[in-house]
Parts: sequence; structure tokens; C-alpha cells
Amino acid sequence: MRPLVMGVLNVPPDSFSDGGSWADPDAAVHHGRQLLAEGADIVDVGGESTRPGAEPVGIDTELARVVPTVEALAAEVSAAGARLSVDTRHAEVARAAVAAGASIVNDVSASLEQVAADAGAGWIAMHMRGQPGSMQDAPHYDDVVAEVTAFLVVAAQRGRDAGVEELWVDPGIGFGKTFDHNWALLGALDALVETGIPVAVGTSRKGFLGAVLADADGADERPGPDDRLEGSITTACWAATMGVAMIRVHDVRATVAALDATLAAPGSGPA
Ligand code: PMM
Repeated sequence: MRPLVMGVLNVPPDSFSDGGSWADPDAAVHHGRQLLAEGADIVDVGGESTRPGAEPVGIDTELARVVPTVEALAAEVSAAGARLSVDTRHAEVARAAVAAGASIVNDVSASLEQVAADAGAGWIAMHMRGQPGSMQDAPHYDDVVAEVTAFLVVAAQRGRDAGVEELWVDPGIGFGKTFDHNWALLGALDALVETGIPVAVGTSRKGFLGAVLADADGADERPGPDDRLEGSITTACWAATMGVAMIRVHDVRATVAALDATLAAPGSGPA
């Protein structure tokens, strides 16, 4: 079965990959509609950039970006049989977004299980080592796959104990990880899937893809976020064959088509 495709709708002006193209609320709503038309199962609205080195924006700014966008999209998303998620680390923003029509809390801090449970929302618990401002300062693990898996199994249990009825765990590609850590986690996605907890993953346009794509075509310069489509799609398809339940992407149409092609052959999914 095809994983759910979550389309990224970043409202902050400093988001690393779309450079704030959708910072104006009307433009954000327009882009949300486009993600939906392209086949997104979930539209993920975020008001605070968590790219490496990003500074926190403040709750009021985050609320002002997220809530009107969720409100404006809620009816259309639901009519299309899709859902809205809110990408936030902050309880207040999560609560307000769910009140405005979101039904999933996409939580890069893996700490909002009680908020999600109380709001009757689903919860995505992502692994992050450190905080966005400093997380890429020499991250170290003895065994990245074992440590991230152990963290996520505990998080999922916390979620269930809090009363969350629908949850996913996400290894947090790029969040306090070297490029090698990211590849190790992607290579071992099947082990995470084998825990039986639904797995979400996001590789789309991330820096570790730029390094590989530069090597591939012999270019001196690494492609920027907008030029990482091939790597984004290939890793999404890889994750799908490993059995993940959800993939977070910027390029919805291309990813959906590639996933359908990848999964069309009998036996192409997880064993
Ligand atoms: N990556 C980003 C933001 N939110 N949420 C989940 N669950 N998983 C991710 O990998 C993830 C996320 C950073 O990427 P962006 O700046 O392009 O949104």
C-alpha cells in the first residue's frame, strides 16, 4: 500500500527549502490548495523553521502564521478527504491549530503527546538531538540506529499512555545527525518498521542529498534545496519499499507518481 504523502506547507519566511515563498498568508493558502490538488493526503502547516541554525520565532508569530492558514484550508482539505497537520514544538500552537481544523500534531520535539491526546489529534513523534540552533554542532552517537529506535519506542509508549489513539514515529533525518547518520537511519528503516509502530520519514530537499547529488554529476557545487528532486524522490521510494507509513515531501505530484510506479510491481513493498 502506498504510504500517506504529507505535503510541506512552510509559512515562515526563513524556511530553508522554499525561502519564504509562501510567507504571505494568501500565497500559503494557494500553495496548500496546490499540494492538495497534487494528491497530498496530509497538508503539514508549519510556522517556525526548524532548519539547522534557525532561531525560535516566538509563539505569537507562529500562531499568526499557522492558525489563519489552517482555518482557510480546513474545509477544502476535508472535502478532498485529506487532513491537516501542524508542524510545531509548542503546545499553544498545537492546540490552536487543532481547534482551527488540524487533526495531527507533527511534533519535532516529541514532547506534545498529552496535548495531542487531549485535543483528540494524531501525533507524530520525531527524534531530534539538541535544538535547531545548535543540533548540527558535531552530533555523536555510539549506534545511531539503536539509539534513535530506542528513543522512538519509548516515545510511542508515552503517547499511548497519554491516550493518543493514532501515532507515528519519525527518525528525524537531519535533526542532530551527520550525513552518515542520516544514511544509516534510512538504510535501517525496515528495522524501525519492524517495531510495529507506524513510521513517518522526511528526506525531502535535505542537505545530505545535496552532497550525494553533487558527487553523482561531478559538479563542484552542491545543489541547493530546490535542485534535490531526484534525491528526494529516490529516498521517498526507498522508504516506501521499506514499509514506512508516511512520507513528508515538498514535491507532491512527482513523489506520488514515483511511489505509484515503485509500488506497482508485485512484491515491491515490504515483505
Ligand atoms: N523535517 C522538517 C520539518 N518538520 N517533521 C517531521 N515529522 N519529519 C521531518 O523530517 C521534518 C519535519 C525540516 O524540513 P523543512 O524545513 O523543509 O520543513
